[in-house]
Amino acid sequence: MLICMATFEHLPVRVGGLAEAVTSLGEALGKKEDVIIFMPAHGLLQKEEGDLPLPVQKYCDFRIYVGERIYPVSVYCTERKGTRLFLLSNEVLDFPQVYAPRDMFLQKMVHFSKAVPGLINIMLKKEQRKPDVIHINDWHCVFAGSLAKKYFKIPFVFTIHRLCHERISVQELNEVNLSELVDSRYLEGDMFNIEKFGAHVCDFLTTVSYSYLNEEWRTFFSTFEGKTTYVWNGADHEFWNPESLKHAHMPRKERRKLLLEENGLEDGVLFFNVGRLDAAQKGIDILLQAFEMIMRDEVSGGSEVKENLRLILLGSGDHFLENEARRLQHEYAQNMRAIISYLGREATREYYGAADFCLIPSNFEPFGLVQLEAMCMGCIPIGSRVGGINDTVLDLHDYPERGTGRLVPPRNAKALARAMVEMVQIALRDDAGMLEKMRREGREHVINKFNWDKAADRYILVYKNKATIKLPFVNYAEPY
Ligand code: NHF
Repeated sequence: MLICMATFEHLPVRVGGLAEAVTSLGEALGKKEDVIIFMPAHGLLQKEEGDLPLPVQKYCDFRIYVGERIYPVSVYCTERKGTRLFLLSNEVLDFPQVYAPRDMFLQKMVHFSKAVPGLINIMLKKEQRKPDVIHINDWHCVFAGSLAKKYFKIPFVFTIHRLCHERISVQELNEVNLSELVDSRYLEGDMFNIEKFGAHVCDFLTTVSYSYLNEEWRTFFSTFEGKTTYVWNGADHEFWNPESLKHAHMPRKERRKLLLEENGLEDGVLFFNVGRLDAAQKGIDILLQAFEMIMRDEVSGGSEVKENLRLILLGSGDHFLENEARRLQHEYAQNMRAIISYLGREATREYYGAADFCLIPSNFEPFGLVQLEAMCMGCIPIGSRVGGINDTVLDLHDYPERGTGRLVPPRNAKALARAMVEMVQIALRDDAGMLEKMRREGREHVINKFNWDKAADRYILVYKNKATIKLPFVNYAEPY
């Protein structure tokens, strides 16, 4: 098969989990099939010491027609672990920011939508074959997929990594000569719903977890029953491996002590959170409230818990939350550190490899890679019972013998605080090695059930129109 994937994020361009997911999936598919990934160049070609795999070769040049103007497009190709990454470049597609500012981003989306069919037209000659499928990742690439389907009859698979309910005005579509796509079925007033349109025209619609599909079934997915399913993401367990840590052969508690010391804290039971500081999806406000509730005795843990509790936040985002985290760090200087930045994959791995627990208090989470990375590294997740977190973490209370973490209701600081207290207490009296067992179970669970090879196999079934979904939904999806 020749699989073409279209995306706005692929490593080294990373804004969120999409980059990690598409890159890893491409590599896994590339072991079995031919894979080409299309992405706007996002200024990568202009970077002096880019982290692009070399060499980068010119693939082709052509022109597109947008509004009143004709624009040149050049496509550059680079290879990475068995896949070819095609970077589509022109004065708009080269704009370095991926999604901002919005008008620039929309222009980029339009140029990309027109450039993809132009590129496929050239590929027909150069590759001497037609792609068997175009796999679109998120709404930004929907127009590209629908045009590839319309002009070349290429089956179009649409994966929703996160529903955004994104709309564009009919007038905007007219201005960029995309009015051929306008169809009254996808109109809401004079706005055109891009995800609905994509879901209607695609041949197969997927999302990234069973629970997310269930949570959004009534609001969105049920309309497309019959051609809709889920494919879980995976984790790169070779990279997220405790064996690769700087102090791999040191007992975990020693690594924790060292890392806390580096952060100016005394040893204690360490909770860790990594990622975007955001309230709407990631629920970081809930995490901060839960921490403060414990420290203020609003959730009783007693002085032993308070003395031993350590929290490190790693990430940046919402300025209000950044300041709130700084305030708490100031107030509880013996217990908390807020590292308002991103440290890169290797350094982040050191934190997972030392912390006892990873907090993932999302309000909703289509998949959420953090809980898998944490489990791979023996860092026990405490997360919300939503989306991919619900599918991948086995709650200790539901599975006393093979629990891999704790699940708590979303948007509930008190419940999170209680789970944290419970885990500190277990950690302090962990003579039976219960936490060690959970760490082992967690890594095994990810390696066996949530690996990218499995995801690739299931996507291949999707491409061949053979993936199924079992309805009605139950609480927990048995791994396929
Ligand atoms: O893991 C990659 C990611 C998901 O839950 C995540 C999200 C965006 O919100 O599939 O996409």
